[in-house]
Amino acid sequence: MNKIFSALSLGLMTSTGFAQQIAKPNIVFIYADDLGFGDLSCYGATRVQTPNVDGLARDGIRFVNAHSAAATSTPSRYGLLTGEYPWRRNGTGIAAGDAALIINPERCTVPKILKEAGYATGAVGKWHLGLGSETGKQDWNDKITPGPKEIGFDYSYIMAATADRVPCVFVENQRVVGLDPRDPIQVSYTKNFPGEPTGKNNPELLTKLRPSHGHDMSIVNGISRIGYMKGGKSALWKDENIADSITAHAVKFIEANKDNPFFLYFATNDVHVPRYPNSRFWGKTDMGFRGDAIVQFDWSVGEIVKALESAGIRENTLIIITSDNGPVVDDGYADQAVEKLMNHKPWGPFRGGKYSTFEAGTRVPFIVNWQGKIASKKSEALVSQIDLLATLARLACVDISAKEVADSRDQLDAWLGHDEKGRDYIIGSADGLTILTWQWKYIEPNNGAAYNPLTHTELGNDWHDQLYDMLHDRGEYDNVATENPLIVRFLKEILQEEKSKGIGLSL
Ligand code: NG6
Ligand code: CA
Repeated sequence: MNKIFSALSLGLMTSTGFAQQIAKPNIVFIYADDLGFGDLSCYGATRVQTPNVDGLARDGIRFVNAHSAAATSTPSRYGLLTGEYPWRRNGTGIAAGDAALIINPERCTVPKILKEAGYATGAVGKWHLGLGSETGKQDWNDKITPGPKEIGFDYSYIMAATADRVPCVFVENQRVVGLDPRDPIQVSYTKNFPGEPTGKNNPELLTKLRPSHGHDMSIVNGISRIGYMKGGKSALWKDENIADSITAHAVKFIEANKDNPFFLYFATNDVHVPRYPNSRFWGKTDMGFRGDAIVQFDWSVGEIVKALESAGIRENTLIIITSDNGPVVDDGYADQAVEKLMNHKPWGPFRGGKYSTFEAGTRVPFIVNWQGKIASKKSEALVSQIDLLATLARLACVDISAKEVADSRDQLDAWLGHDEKGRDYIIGSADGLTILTWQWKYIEPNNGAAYNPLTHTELGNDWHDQLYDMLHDRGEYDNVATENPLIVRFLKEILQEEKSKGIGLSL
């Protein structure tokens, strides 16, 4: 079991030397999917209760100015695990279910850094970073490589992409779980397999959810998906059991590693579409499956905490909870989320949502909990998931000065509550780039659509410079670019300088 070297009260401890005085804590990083700033009761939601997350927020630090690296999953996860802004690389957009691994195995990553410090590393849940060396060429019936292992995870139990993309199977240590070799899996993102039903042609087979847009290809477990697959019947997941399955594997990883330091990357499927929580969560909110999936997420968090407690390692475990991007209500399935939303505001006080350059695209819940070690408070510090790598490197005392970790900065002081300021600026990305400082947010002109009527999202794209005063107009309604040419120039210059370090490079 990990032991605290020093019994010093942290209240008296300065942040310098902090990491040196503590034995390597376990690190549990819980990554929700599409969970918005306003979706948790500790962030003000009233029609859904999240007591397990709230408990961690109450005894830890609840950040209100925290950001994912991008407004969708793949680029956010790329930035999180590599410490490099995803916009520096082509090919980091939303990955298909048969995409090749997008993180070059040569790169420095969060799990590799922690392995250097002696940690056992595990990735459980949604992956969405591609697998294998060539898009569309994976053999799903054999070992799929490169994958999590090659980028630093000793153990993995993952969904290849998202629940709405084939193949709908769990992959453990890079092999499909429960596969019958007599019924091999075939996957295609270009054409259907002859005779296989699709949501488009066989809507009568959609027993669980129907699409509202897209998602009308192969049908698995009564739900149609993106992409085509055939075979693998014994390995197919049931959507209602995904949370149970990944949570159980996360708990097993904790139990197996309780005697050594470990890093668990636990990326939930909740609350991404298709939302089809286990029936024990149905009706836990009056918001339909989207609300019930938030409750299911909270349950998963509770199970993780319980596992840490039963293993006797709760005290020396740092827990981080956040989301990969902002919220979306209709992301392609008719699950009543829109109809039942009413006064619930998944995006909190911010404008936009998932996919958007407006603030709700990347401003996400962010909670850091380390029982007995850090103060309980709300923090306004400007923090970003891009800093996970350098911050955990400092915590684990790994020197990364000679490594290529382009954009990640050590923000341990802010993450542990000793610094109320955080970063000077953060660059965000959706269709265009944004730069956010304590007061100002600048959105680069770009030619993306202003609104997506399918997802009902204001995307924040415009041909003109946009500048918002986030201290006085956090809802980004009043573009003050014309009145503040010097600030616009200053922020553009920083963006330009950042871009000059690399943009659109190949993976
Ligand atoms: C979109 C999907 C959406 C979701 C998203 C990725 C359609 C019409 N929409 O293309 O449902 O899967 O990709 O979400 O196919 S993310 O959170 O993983 O980035
Ligand atoms: Ca997401």
